[in-house]
Amino acid sequence: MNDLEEIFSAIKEVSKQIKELLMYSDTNYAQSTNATGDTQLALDLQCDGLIEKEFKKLSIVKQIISEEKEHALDINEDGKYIIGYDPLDGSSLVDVNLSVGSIYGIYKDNPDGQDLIASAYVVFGPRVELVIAHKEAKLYRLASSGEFEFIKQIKLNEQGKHNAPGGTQKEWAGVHKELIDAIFSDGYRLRYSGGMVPDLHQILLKGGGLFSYPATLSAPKAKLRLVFEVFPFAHVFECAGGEAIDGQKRLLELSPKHVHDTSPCFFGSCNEIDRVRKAYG
Ligand code: AFP
Repeated sequence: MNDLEEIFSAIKEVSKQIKELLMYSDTNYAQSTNATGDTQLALDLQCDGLIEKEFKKLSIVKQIISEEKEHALDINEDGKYIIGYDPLDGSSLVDVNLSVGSIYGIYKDNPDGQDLIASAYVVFGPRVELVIAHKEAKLYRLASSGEFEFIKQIKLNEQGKHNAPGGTQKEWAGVHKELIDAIFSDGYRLRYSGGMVPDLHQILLKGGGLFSYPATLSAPKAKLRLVFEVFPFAHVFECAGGEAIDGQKRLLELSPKHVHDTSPCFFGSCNEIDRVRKAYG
């Protein structure tokens, strides 16, 4: 097994454990919390713990950076890779039984867009699906054998039909509102669950479209985090023949100053990203 295969194999293994946790975690425990936030926090932390345990078994991992940890955690001084991950993205959707996901970015040297060498995400929906991006984007599905089976290579069309606009609309800048309105006027269908993993997965598998999470008045740097959300998905979209930009610049050319830094982001097919570039140009 080469290094990346070793990391992907750990991701497959821990995803089976997360699936079990999501399916059968103690409901009494969940009911004993008052607000959804507490329950989700418990689940987020449990998933984080499972992933940390799995990566700690790999001598090639130098450091892990989790959305749930304030700081990076050193694992092996002699390790080669830094793994940035969001253990359970969209966890506020567990309460309403919508799909959620885990996101992973594998970096050499620094958790920087240019140092990202591969990425992966897992969708926990009616089925468990894994997308691995390394040169190409490939879809796998957890089968009754208990293994992830290869399904197909993911290739975006030049243009899609779906539009997933994130952020609070009344806080959008005029330029963004005009862009989104124009896209809907051209017949695009709204697809937005509030979980970036299933929302982006849908765009990737239905041939294309646009997912946007722009700057807003109260959050000029937007919401989604570079190291464990934005860079990994930017890489997936590029490997699938699409593009990912912050409005003007390619997202994978950005360098965060802090591991929790965020950025406005647009992921999509080439035609839609071209429209974004022109609107924000
Ligand atoms: P949670 O993990 O808190 O549920 O947030 C999910 C998320 O980070 C991402 O998956 C969504 O795309 C985004 O937030 C949705 O945010 P809005 O509710 O502001 O559109």
